[in-house]
Amino acid sequence: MQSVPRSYFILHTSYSKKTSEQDNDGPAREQIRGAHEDRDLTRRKLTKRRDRIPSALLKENPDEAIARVITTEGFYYVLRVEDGSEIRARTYKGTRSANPNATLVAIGDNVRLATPSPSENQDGSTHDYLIEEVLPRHTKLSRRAAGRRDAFEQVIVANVDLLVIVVSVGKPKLRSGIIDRYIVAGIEGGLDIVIAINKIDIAPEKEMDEAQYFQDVYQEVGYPVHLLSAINGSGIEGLKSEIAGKTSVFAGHSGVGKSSIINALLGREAAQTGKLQRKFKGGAHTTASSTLIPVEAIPDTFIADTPGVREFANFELDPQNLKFAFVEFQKYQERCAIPNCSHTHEPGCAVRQAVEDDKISIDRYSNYQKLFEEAKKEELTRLYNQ
Ligand SMILES: Nc1nc2c(ncn2[C@@H]2O[C@H](COP(=O)(O)OP(=O)(O)OP(=O)(O)O)[C@@H](O)[C@H]2O)c(=O)[nH]1
Ligand SMILES: [Mg+2]
Ligand SMILES: [Zn+2]
Repeated sequence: MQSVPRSYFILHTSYSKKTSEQDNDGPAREQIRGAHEDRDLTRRKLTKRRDRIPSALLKENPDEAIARVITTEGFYYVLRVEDGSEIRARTYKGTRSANPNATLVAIGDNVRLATPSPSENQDGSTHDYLIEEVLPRHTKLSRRAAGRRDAFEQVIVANVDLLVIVVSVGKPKLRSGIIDRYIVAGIEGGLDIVIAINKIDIAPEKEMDEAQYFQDVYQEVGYPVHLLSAINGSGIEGLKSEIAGKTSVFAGHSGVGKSSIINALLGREAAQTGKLQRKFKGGAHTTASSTLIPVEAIPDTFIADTPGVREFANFELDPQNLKFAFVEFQKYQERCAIPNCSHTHEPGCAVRQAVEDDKISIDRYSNYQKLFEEAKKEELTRLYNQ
């Protein structure tokens, strides 16, 4: 569990009360909320027996009990507490958040629990903890919430160090657009970035050439790129050294092999993969919800598996700032004729010249153009809605 200077959060954050505007991508919070009328009563009902309370929560001041969210389970969140034990908890109408207009509880969040009060529990029944407050996020991977027009941030995972962007050479076909979307989101969220190109065991020569081409493109920009096969294990050791000692989130299209790679890294079948699931579902999306999995063999190492996406919509793309996420542009942009050049249509643009001279990858540049257009449209919508 990440150690957080508790007094800092308690003294310096402004908390927002949860409102009905806040998101619902965790357990079915609406239903939970409807069932709760009285905070104290609920707390009394949900208090665990003393002998079931992990020692980490039985401190002198249990108000400071901080736990980390590792996954969701039906209506509940599964949390890991300091001593490594796991408990179940849920939000209630009094749950506070330091992260307004965003997912209330995300995988990786540090949360403060309601004080466990064993004395209140007279009937000996097994109950759950309540999440009193969600602490500020140091880093995050976010996307724009689907089907919402307002600026609502869907946080896929919080407080992680590294984003591993997974694509595959085939089934599904490698497209660089999604890589750059994730890079932009990773930079926004404060994450380091690594790219994994999977399924090299089934790549015909043409696809393999393409994989190597993109490996060169992204390594040139500064992102490590690993060519992998989760099936035959090739390249797995290289990726393992990349994730050691960190908390990583694996993200990418559905079916690229995120869960299979995670299993190969762990050396056990911890994450559910397509093969198993096909018997039941037949459809694409195999991983249903994000989960933070400890890598037992490497100290302080965790991996978050996430459900695959069909599309990844960036949260609050800003046309003015987007160019800074394309780090290789920096070297050239001071030579652009127009200050604040967007590198899209202006005369005397040094970035476009660098693309023509093959110094900047045409794929990166065209991904930038697409994202820029999208950011412009979003900006117009924002202005229109004001
Ligand atoms: N040939 C080959 N197949 C692979 C490889 N990695 C994964 N697969 C297969 O690809 C399919 C999807 O793998 P998953 O690991 O479930 O993919 P995922 O990215 O976790 O998918 P979602 O959970 O839906 O997002 C399964 O049938 C895997 O067996 C690989 O390196 N080579
Ligand atoms: Mg999966
Ligand atoms: Zn320019």
